Amino acid sequence: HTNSNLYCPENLPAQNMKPENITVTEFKEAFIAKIEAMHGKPLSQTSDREKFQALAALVRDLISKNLITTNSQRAKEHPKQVYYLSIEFLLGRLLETNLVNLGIRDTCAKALSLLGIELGTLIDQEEDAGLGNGGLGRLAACYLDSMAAIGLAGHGCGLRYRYGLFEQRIIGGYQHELPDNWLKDRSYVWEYRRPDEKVAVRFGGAVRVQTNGKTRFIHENYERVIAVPYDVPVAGYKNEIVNTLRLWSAEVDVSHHNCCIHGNDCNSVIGYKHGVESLTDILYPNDTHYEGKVLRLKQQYFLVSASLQSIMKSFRLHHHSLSELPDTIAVHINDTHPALAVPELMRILIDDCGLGWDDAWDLTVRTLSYTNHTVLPEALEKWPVGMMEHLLPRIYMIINEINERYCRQLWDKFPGDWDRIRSMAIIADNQVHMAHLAIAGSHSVNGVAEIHTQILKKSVMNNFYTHTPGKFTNVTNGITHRRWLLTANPMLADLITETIGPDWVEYPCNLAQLAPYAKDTGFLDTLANIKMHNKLKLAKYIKAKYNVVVDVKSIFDSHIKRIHAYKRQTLNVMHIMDLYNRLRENPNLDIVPRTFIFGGKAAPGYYRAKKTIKLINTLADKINNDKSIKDKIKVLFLENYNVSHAELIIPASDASEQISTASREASGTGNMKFMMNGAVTIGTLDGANIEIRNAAGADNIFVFGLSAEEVLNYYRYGGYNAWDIYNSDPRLKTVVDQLVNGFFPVDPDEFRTHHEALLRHNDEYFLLKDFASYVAAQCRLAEVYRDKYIWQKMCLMNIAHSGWFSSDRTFSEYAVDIWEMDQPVPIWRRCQPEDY
Ligand code: GL9
Repeated sequence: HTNSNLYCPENLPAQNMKPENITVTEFKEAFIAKIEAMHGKPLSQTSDREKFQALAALVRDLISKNLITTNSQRAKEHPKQVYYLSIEFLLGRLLETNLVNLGIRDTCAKALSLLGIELGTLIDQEEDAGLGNGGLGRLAACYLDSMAAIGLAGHGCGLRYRYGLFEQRIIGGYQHELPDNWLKDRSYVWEYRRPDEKVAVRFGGAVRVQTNGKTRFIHENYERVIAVPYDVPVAGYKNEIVNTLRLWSAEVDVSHHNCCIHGNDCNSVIGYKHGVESLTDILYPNDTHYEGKVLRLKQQYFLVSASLQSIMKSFRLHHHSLSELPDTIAVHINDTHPALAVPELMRILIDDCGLGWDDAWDLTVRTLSYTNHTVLPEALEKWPVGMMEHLLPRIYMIINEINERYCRQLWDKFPGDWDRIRSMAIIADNQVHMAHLAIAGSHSVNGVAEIHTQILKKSVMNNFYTHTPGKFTNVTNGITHRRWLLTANPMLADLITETIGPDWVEYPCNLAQLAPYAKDTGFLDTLANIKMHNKLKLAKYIKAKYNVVVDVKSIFDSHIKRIHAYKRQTLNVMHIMDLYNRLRENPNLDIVPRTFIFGGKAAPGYYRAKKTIKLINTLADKINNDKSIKDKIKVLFLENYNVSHAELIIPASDASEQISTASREASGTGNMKFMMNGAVTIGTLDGANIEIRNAAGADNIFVFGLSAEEVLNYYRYGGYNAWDIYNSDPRLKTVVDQLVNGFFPVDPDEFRTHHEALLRHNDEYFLLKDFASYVAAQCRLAEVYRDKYIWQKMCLMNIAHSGWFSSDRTFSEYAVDIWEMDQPVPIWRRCQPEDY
């Protein structure tokens, strides 16, 4: 791992020069010098990829200076530090974000253009860092951006997967998974490898209890895996602050294993090395569905143990007394994946620091906080006791003790109420319930949208809520407007700045000042022109990649997210089929032309989701090649949906499909990105859609379908018969039949699963039930679209009221209400609710 890009060229701008003061000429010179130093050849002989590497290295040099200053300032001031533990960080590309955050995007673009290079070409050279599956991982990445922008000492702790989320290829309409070899160059341009800060993580072995004098727990015969940190700097927006995302990589303990375990047998040493290092090889590709593999449990403990050991090391460097722990650091558990932070912090405090149980427990609970991200039962992590005990014997002892004490406490409060206690126990049915562990071991538990938190309190976690109501709180998710508006939609950002001034970037609630322009047709024309520009850009991409011509005057209707039954891509398909059937019946039907855009990955083991991809592609083939409908509708499935594709699709979309079965989508964050870019939502009253409706106004969104309460009541009490609906709606019946009656030129059983899910299994996700109201909402949407100014006004109202969904707001809520941050600087760029 030699880091060639650490080299600093002589003529880099002077030490104390701020990045934003660098001139175009200086930047150009520095870039040329970097190219030559890094690649040992002149600019004219370098590839775009090499140019990208040099540019990124140059930008990293500039960030390094701010990193050093930030760290030395913090070493003096000791602000409270927050550590966000997450098994996923879905970063996407960083070059443009870093240029924007340093305030040098334009300087860089100009300098490159003097050399005949287009910045966009180099930006496109960067691989997406896809170290996450979807919403949960992207949320973590947005929070990193906001923490740095707000100036909080907030850091991410994650894993440096050798392979991120698989690359999706569509062959014959089916998804195929290829390894995501994002570290082709062996190192990542943005990272610093820090071998000096490595720690050892222990697996397996046994615990001997020594009872002469003070009881001691001696862990023996374990396997040591070395965790080496790779730090990715996270630059704040024009504030010179740089935080760290620390990603851990597994390595062998060279000194140890050579002599002790394998003697001099080279082959077994190499095999052993591979085995150990495979720990951080891959990201598990499941979303909202857990897979009980021992390797995954190993990853979770590796993340937690390495992070907490390093956090405690740095704490002890700066603080004398352990009692200061909760006042000086906060550790956040992003979903249950890092919930082993509870017993691991206990272990460190008891075994390494010598505290007694009660003191350790008090500090642990006050330091940790936990976010729940889903109510889907299949996502609730449970680990077999045997597996836990075998892999993490000391940790299991501690969990056991936590469980005993917790159940005893419950017994005192609810004597005789066995059912209640069993439902809350951390260990039950021979399994460790990770959510219960996280709730018991944290001082704060939050859901990610109002309705989600309500559902947690009223049903999924009701017993816990009754026991400790004060722990439960809501923090509605957010997105960084700097990536999703300022960077991804520069023309819209410029229009906003020209109209209301530049402060909205710092105070996103200022976007509300756009609302009065709803009456200004000139402004609405400009808004429409910008959307058209973005649509042309996407259309060009689609033509180049798929050789499909799309009508830019058509409604660009996007459904991009993980493929999952509850997200109901199939409901969208059913509406398209119905529309197509109508057009077939009457080719002269006057409909507003539409381009239906899909994108998303299916978990490799999720049969039905993979069939959904095939269904969409089969439908696309049929419709796109049917001349009789005169190109009025087109359907596209865009391959390998990722952060960079989202940045292209969202600014170009007119309609945003957010059509999950009500109560199932905890929040959603794509919905917020579309809103911020002036796409109008068609959606159910689920997750943050409800808050989007409240913010934008009920006139500026198309709502349909069952409410969450109705869905939950059907789940609880039954009373829904899919056949009744199927038999009573002839149009719907046609569509359902077409799945299996030869309408599609495929094996008649190809979409049998979908058909059976709808009828034989009584439509678990209520597609049939919501079909009519979905179609009606689609008709309303199309009618409104015909009136340019009414439509543009809706777009504008969405943009104007999207400021509340900035993750700067979200983060301020976490910082103030949950982590109790107390920085001396006036950093709470938290607009008041009435400002939005
Ligand atoms: C999720 C929820 O399903 C989303 O509704 C929510 O917006 C995000 C972030 O809070 O979390 N929970 C979850 O497990 N995933 C989510 O997207 N899954 C993935 O990240 C793939």
